[in-house]
Amino acid sequence: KMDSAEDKFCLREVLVSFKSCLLNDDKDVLVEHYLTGWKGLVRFMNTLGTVFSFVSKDAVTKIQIMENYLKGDNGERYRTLRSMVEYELSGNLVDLTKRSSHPDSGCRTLLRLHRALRWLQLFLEKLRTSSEDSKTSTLCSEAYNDSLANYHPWLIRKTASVAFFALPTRNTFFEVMNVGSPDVVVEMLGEALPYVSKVYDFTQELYVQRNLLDLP
Ligand code: 1PX
Repeated sequence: KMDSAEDKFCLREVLVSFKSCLLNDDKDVLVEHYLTGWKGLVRFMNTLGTVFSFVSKDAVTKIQIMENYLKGDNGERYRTLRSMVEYELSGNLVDLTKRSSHPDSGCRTLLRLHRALRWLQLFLEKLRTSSEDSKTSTLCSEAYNDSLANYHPWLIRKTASVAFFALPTRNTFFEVMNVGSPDVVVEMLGEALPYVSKVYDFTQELYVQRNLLDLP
């Protein structure tokens, strides 16, 4: 299928969303831009083929949950990660040990995306530093095993590891990113990944402080 102009899509812009969501000297994160970044990543993943639709469905569901909070009556409380955590914890709106009355809190939903962001960070860093003949499926599964896999049950780990074999080659990947030649992609990743790291590190720190890393 030919890409129409609005389908045209560049990974640089997606990663820039993660820069623009940093607030107050990297001491807070704007939820709206964080979700914009995720929506871009999902679009990118959808261009890689239907094998990944079980992944994108879950990501879309979680993005939707967060957008509903943002649009809801208490949307202002969900403007930044700090205010969301404050609001949900002080209002007892988070299931801390077992999913029950608040199964889809903002805190637990965002934690899933946060864990996936770690995968993305590892994977893109591996792509950036890989040699031309590297296998993307290997890079991807190494990144997955060092991050998300630790939170996934056996069946999902199995399904994911099978799907990784459907990943295109490193060169095709770089082309789909629509950024430019492989050299330019590598350079772009070098510039943009530090912002993804800053977002990841801030969120991690916030969740450590409030003891939220194991939310069910
Ligand atoms: C150039 C690279 C850009 C590629 C962009 C790809 C974006 C990847 C988006 C991944 C989003 C994954 C969200 C997963 C959240 C999650 O862990 N959900 C599980 C737990 O949720 P629950 O509500 O039950 O507590 C849920 O069970 C997950 C199910 C779906 C399977 C997730 C497998 C993840 C595989 C890693 C991503 C591989 C994508 C490869 C494409 C390059």
